[in-house]
Amino acid sequence: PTGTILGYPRIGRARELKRAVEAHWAGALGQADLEATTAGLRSATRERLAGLGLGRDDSSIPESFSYYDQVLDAAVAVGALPERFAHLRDADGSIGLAAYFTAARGAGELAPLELTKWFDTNYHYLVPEIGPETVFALSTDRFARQVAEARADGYVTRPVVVGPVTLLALSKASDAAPAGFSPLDRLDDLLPAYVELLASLRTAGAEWVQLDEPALVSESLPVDAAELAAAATRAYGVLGAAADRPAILVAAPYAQLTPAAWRALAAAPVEALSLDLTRGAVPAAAPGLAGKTLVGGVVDGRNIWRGDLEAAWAKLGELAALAGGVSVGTSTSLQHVPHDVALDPELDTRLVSWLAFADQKVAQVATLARGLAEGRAAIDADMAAASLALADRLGAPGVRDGAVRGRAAQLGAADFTRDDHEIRLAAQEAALDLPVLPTTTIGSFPQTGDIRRFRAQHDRGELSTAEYEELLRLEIAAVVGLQEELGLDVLVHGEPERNDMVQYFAENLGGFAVTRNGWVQSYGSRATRPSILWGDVSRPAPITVTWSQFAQSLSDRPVKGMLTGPVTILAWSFVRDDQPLGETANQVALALRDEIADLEAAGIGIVQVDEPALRELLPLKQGDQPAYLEWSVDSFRLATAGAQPETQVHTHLCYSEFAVVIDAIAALDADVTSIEAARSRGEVISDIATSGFTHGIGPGVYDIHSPRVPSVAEIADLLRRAVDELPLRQVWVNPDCGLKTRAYPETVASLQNLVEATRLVRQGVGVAV
Ligand code: THG
Ligand code: ZN
Repeated sequence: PTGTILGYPRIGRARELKRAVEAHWAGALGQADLEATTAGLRSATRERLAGLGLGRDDSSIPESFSYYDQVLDAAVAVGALPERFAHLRDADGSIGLAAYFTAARGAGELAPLELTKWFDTNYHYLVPEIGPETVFALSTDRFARQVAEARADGYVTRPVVVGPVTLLALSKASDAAPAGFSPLDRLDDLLPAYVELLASLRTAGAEWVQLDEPALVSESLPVDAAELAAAATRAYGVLGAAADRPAILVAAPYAQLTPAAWRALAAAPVEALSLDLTRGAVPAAAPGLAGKTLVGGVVDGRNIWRGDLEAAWAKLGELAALAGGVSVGTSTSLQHVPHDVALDPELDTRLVSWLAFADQKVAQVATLARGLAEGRAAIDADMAAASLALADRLGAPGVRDGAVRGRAAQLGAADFTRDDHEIRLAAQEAALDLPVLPTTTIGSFPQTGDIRRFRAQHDRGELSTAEYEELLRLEIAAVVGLQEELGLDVLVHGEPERNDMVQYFAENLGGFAVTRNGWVQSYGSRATRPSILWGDVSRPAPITVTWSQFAQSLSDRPVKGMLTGPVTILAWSFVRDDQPLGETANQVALALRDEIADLEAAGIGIVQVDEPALRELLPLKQGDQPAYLEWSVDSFRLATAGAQPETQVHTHLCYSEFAVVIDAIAALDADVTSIEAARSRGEVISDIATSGFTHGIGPGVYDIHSPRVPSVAEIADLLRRAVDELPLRQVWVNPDCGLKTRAYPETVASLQNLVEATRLVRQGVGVAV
């Protein structure tokens, strides 16, 4: 192929996939209708990609559809589902849709596979469980059927499958596995199933197959780079030698291949390699490339910028010097960007001229491919237009704002530092007068159908802003009243005014745009609409102050002001690529700093700045991690260090593997940090105790990700463990995350138990209550 993409969004332009699978789960759409709907989606995708310039019959069009997740697809294809789902297989052992969805979502007592982040993206995949007992065998013909379906439709497409090394590297050991077992130990047993899969694809008419091996770029996996490269040599030695197979393209998205993996793949008996050339340089020559095609991933699959086509073209030239043939592609699958800018007609037209969503990226690939095929002169006009758009962006009003830049230039060390923690603690104890083991929640309360309905009505203009805000005040009053009744110590307003904790701030800050239809899959049927951070960030007016002030006016107990931190705002947005992330983070931080000052002036004594994504943006390359941790911590400190000593700064983090980032969490210097801990049964408490963390800490005492109501005894046990291992005055009591996705009955019952458990433990430690 002369131009290709590594994958395309599968959710559908109008989120048809979400609608169809959720209807199927609800029993409202039968399997045959679901399959017909998704066949329609796949067919529309092929037609669109051909229309945008990818070849119909030269394997340029990827077959990258998934009902839920590409890692689950690969695991199911080779039969690697845990034993607990065995009874859901068909009589012949094959894994149908019912078993597939049950593995993804669970059913009653049957726990689903765990969800976790896919490399350094916002996509989440399902973690296969593999042990010595796992039996590998081709267990579905779904991949082959899609190839045949495309053939029948008049296309020769290229099936995309997660490769064997990555599949095992991302798996976890099954419960049955002995200590020290690593899923990668099973590589030799897995490969015959891939050989079978390749043969079935060939039989169905595939001329090429794409095997995705992003594990080979990562330095953040439990298996080290040398072992992964050795696994790649073994795997592609076997697959390359298979008698009956399509040509193999091994794709290495998300970063540069590790040097060992690059040498391994260069020497492997496969026909083509795809490299991510948007992160890191074109690699040096390596033995074995002469007969191969290198696909230059020069069109960025991760951002939404139209980008620098001249630079892309130059990289293709460098790549051509290395190998027998060169082709052009995207750096990653386009699953990480929305379908089409045309779906957002309300976006500013000048902004649109700088943007490329998936369809625009495909067109860029087609342009570069035409240049490779017909010579550079054939695409001069397109290249010039791209360069003009880029220059227009860099010079446009708002992209560089003198006031914002002047302020950033003045910053000194003092702007990043608060008074000593002991001084703050004394001031806060005097100002807040909280009991020991103070109880609180993370911030959001259930977003009921009513709240969603009246937000939608307001968006459509059916409800005036005055009416909408009155409904929000009623909701806030109810949430404050409920918390007082429950006896919580530090209250929240519940965030009914926010659709999403990032988009809400993006809508209210200068330098951001938000989309109406720019959906990007987060996991399964769920998606978000990342905001677009295109210019210098400013705060035209206070954002959260009236809501927090209103909530505080209803209670004598402290109500927390609730903000989203700079790192999380960046992590969940598409961010400008014309300056270092740290500079952009500091601009967001300054806007938040001003918001905190306004909250203080309005009488708010506690401000929480959430950073659930702090761990998410951690770079894949170890060499890049220290610099990341430095700017991310600095931006949080810049946002919060203007707070008065008596203002208590809280933060919340959404994960429980702390080892990597515990020092960074301490460096945030937040007075109180709440974290997820309920699911790891208090191990986190020990980690904190041994780390020497001295500030307030609220290890989540129950898991909000399930509707299960924790008992008083269970919460009290966790709390006793916390007060056994940590100084009493350090410990806070809270659920492990926001309550937005929960319903009221379980929320009220759980919080009642939380308050009661706290009362018991306070008594136990001899504190009057
Ligand atoms: N906000 C943003 N990005 C995020 C999260 C977030 N990225 C990481 C993490 N949280 C992803 N988790 C989810 C959880 C639920 C949903 C999406 C991502 C979800 N989405 C609705 C859906 O697809 O139907 C749509 C929500 C909406 O209307 O905006 O349920 O919290 N920015
Ligand atoms: Zn959380």
